[in-house]
Amino acid sequence: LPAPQTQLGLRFPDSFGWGAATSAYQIEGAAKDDGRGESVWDTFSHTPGRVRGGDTGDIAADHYHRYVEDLDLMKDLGLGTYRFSISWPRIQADGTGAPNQRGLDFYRRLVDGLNERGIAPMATLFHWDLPQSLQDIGGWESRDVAYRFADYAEAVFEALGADVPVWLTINEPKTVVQNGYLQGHHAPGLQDPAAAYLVAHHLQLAHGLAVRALRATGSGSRIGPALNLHPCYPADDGPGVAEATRLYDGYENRLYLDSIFKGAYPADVLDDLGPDDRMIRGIRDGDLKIISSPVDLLAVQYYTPIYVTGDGGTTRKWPTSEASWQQLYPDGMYDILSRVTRDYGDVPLTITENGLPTPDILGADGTVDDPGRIAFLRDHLAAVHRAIADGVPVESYHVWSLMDNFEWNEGYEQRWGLIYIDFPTQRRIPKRSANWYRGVIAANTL
Ligand code: PNW
Repeated sequence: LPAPQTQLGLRFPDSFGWGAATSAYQIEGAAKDDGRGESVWDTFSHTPGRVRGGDTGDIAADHYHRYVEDLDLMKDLGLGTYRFSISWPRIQADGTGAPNQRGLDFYRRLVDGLNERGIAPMATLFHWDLPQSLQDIGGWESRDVAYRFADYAEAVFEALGADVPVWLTINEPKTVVQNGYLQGHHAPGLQDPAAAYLVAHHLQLAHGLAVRALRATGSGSRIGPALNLHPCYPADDGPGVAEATRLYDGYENRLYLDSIFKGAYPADVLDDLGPDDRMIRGIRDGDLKIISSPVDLLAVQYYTPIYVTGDGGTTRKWPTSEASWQQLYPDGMYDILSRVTRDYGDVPLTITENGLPTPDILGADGTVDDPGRIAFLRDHLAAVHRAIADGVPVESYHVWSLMDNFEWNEGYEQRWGLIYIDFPTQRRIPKRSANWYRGVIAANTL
């Protein structure tokens, strides 16, 4: 049983939304069903050596076929909000043209199933599964792809807009830039610093165009970006460390936040890139106006702090999780939430991802005990509570993830879910943490 210290007596606002999150490629499977096209992640995961163990999302958690059972599990948890993503290649197999009705129908059934159960749908338009056909014409290096994204967004808004109260545009543009174009361990798997920040600009442009597309439908739904933000701290007080930390923060956070909320890219990052960078040459008059189209909320994803050294590198200060990039630092949640409110004003905040991978095993008694996840969620939610008490307008929180899933280049080894998936049988087993979270939700108290 959860230890007594898992109850802290911290009550959340009555309107607080308790949720969980997933994304299409990580859970749906059904890679060839109903006219779905291929995405860059199909290509990447089927390229030998790219994903641990050769895993792919072909079947994943088979959510495409098991969504009714999954909806019932969400209801049983007491979720008030569920964040999922829409697979672009299910809606437009080649990334352009008339929408595929069978693809839209799946999300219609999912959205209706959520609304019937009193769970508010929160849909992300793009969680990294770019249609491969668009990669073939340059992917996010191509300005045209931002306009293709706006067309796709418009088709989705027309079909589902009214029944989804909150839309998120692009999931973590920074991760596409850093993992997809700098380090290369995510699709499309490039190490191309010359392209990376042009890609960032086009992702930001795509975001702004999608915001405008929603407004053009006259929808009363809300929309915003989903940014993974990293609080950056100086590793020590040595020479140059403060300056290096500030620039690091520019690349991690301000590049994305300032362009949306201030209508300008941060000058220090532009200076650092230099006038010949393809990004700077790719910015056209009016782009920042589009990118800074007013949004209704900011979705924050927090996993880890970053400690910056004088040479512009990084170091670790806290123990890491099963994910080597994740240091465990709950106060970072408080710091990043209060910082965005301080620097960008009172925009409503939703936390759309926060979670921990653990090496869960299905016990002989049929249960999955994950005390580390309970402690992680407790400590991070206590930090969220503290931010709210200080006046930070956080309206909801989504655990990453509802269920175990395809963790990108790590395959299925890292388990991030509240619900254990026994992949060979696709049996769903709520972990001990799911039972704990159910209790928190029911009491609205940590
Ligand atoms: C997020 N980092 O990615 C994604 O949105 C999810 O799809 C993913 O499964 C989840 O986090 C867990 O990894 C991140 O390096 C990737 O700090 C990298 C980082 C953060 C988030």
